[in-house]
Amino acid sequence: MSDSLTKPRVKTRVKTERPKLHKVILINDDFTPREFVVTVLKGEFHMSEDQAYRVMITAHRRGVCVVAVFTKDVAETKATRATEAGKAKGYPLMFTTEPEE
Ligand code: TYC
Repeated sequence: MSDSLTKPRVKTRVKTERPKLHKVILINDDFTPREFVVTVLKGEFHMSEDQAYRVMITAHRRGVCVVAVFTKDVAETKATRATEAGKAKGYPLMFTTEPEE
């Protein structure tokens, strides 16, 4: 008897999970100059002047603003670098990360 008649044909489908994305969040403070926040957003997150201004002013008015989403490692690295940029100038500028639902 040939194999095709005796063997069950089972197709295995390989399922690739998408990596969970993490938000980078900008936190408002009372000390960091607006223009500096815009400069950091442009430099670290490759935003235009317009996009960076909108994100900065949203955090300024509402307390926080989601900057962008990345894989966990990239989000954490960018948040750290951006926070360090403020620290280097003596500003309390803060970026955090959290997993997307
Ligand atoms: N609130 C700051 C000021 O008035 C500007 C600012 C905006 C700081 C957003 C941080 O995430 C921030 N100079």
